[in-house]
Amino acid sequence: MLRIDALQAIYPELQDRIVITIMGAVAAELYTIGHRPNFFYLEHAMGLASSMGLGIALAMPRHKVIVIDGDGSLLMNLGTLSTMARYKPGNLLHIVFDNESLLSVGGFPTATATGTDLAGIARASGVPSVMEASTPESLSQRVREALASDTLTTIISKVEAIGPGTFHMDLPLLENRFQFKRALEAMKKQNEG
Ligand SMILES: Cc1ncc(C[n+]2csc(CCOP(=O)(O)OP(=O)(O)O)c2C)c(N)n1
Repeated sequence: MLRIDALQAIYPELQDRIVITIMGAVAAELYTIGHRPNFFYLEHAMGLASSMGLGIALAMPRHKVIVIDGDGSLLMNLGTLSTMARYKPGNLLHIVFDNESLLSVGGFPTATATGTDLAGIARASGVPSVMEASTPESLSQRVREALASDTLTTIISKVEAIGPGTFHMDLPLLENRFQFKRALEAMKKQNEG
């Protein structure tokens, strides 16, 4: 499965929700499909998109938060699975696109290329719902199930190590940061009103 096809398949579930992605290839792919002010692309801080998503999920319990992670990023911050499982916010969905590669910096193989099982690690960390999906259709189905379940879920989705033709995004980090903050404030207000 190509990650761009997987993103296209789940885009309807993403577009009105709080979405935080890792940097690089997947950020550029989602941006190209269609940027929204409620999407934040966490540049530079590799491994921390799930930590940021956890914080927002705990602070905004009435809103669903979707984190789009990568295998290299998750492997750099495996403790995030234990921390997410400790607090178990039912409004947090953690999608990991596992291309077995550090694609955004040239494509070096990660530990999932040599047998590390991220779904197994998520289960052993105590994440209450862990699923796997290897086609756009099954991923879209699992995403809808997870969002309806109100249960902290990690979905591991194997994808090919193929990225976008260009990583260019006409959206500087700071602009995205302020835009995202205002989007969250508006969502919060709308929910209270
Ligand atoms: C702490 C840290 N180390 C290294 C980098 C450089 N870096 C940026 S993206 C990336 C690879 C990310 O790999 P993965 O999460 O598997 O996503 P992919 O690029 O394969 O989509 C690396 C090593 C960084 N930004 N921060």
